[in-house]
Amino acid sequence: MKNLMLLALGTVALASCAPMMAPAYTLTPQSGAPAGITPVGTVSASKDATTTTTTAKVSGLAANTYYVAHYHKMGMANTDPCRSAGPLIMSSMIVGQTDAGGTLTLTGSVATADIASATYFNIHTSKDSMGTPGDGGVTCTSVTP
Ligand SMILES: [Cu+2]
Repeated sequence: MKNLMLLALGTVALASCAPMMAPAYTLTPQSGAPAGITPVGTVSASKDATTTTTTAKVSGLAANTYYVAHYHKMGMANTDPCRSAGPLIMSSMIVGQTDAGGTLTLTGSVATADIASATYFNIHTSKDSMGTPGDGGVTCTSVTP
């Protein structure tokens, strides 16, 4: 029992001593998601003074389909960032395609200064491989830059 307690304390100490620990966010489905998909996933972001690298892993999407993600600034439509319909930050765009099982992994880098006022990160169905959004977003998380 004593050893277990020490182990637990050691884990907490390690976690609090890691300054570059990437924040992790849980994605929540958005109302713009087409019927028949149930996106589940997480977003992690690791940043230094100049660059933020963001990775999103999502399952439950449509198979073999392009998706596009961005950071967004706060909009006026709602006080919930994910419902605020805020302007996207184009330089943060990441485009990717799901596999046959509807799983998507996106990784992209953006200047940290570009997303300094971001309040949410979301993923839209993309009309094409260029990242033209096809809807208002299928899954989203608020973020703290
Ligand atoms: Cu977006």
